[in-house]
Amino acid sequence: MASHLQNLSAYDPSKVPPAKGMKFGIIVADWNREITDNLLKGAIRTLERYGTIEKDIFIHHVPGSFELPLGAQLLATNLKPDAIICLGCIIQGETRHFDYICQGVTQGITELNLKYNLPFIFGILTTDTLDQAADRSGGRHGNKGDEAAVSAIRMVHLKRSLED
Ligand code: DLZ
Repeated sequence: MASHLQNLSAYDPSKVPPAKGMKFGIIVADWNREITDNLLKGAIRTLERYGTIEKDIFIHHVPGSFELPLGAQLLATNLKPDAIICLGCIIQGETRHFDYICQGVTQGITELNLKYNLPFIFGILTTDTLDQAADRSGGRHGNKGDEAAVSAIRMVHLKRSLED
């Protein structure tokens, strides 16, 4: 299993390019806010660790994960960041809602990447329980916010290196 018992934040820091001068949008879902607040903290901390300054990180909130694709698109078109990090937490409930939201947000973010030729990073936890989400948002399996920030930096670097 891909990330079973694996620390999601176990990337090699020496392979992360500098993020000085890069601009990032972060769009955060308010559902399961105790989790998404920690994802946001992790993402900001990691962007700043690699050199992004506070004023180059544009943070906006949407009600739930289903709204992330439109929120990300609005952020991309109006603020023109180099990449957008989408943060959310979808937890399995008793109905099929989980499946529909996961499908909608996954497809929406995938389409944004290709439509805008811009990195839209999938920093969304999809778990069975709140405990599993806590483990992955600053708990024993790391913080998917950190991982999303590293992915964003790497994709901006890749885009710049190929387009320059
Ligand atoms: C409705 C809903 C449910 C049941 N569960 C979650 C969830 O676990 N995580 C999440 O981010 N959002 C959830 N939502 C809200 C939807 O994403 C969306 O905000 C509403 O359906 C309104 O469009």
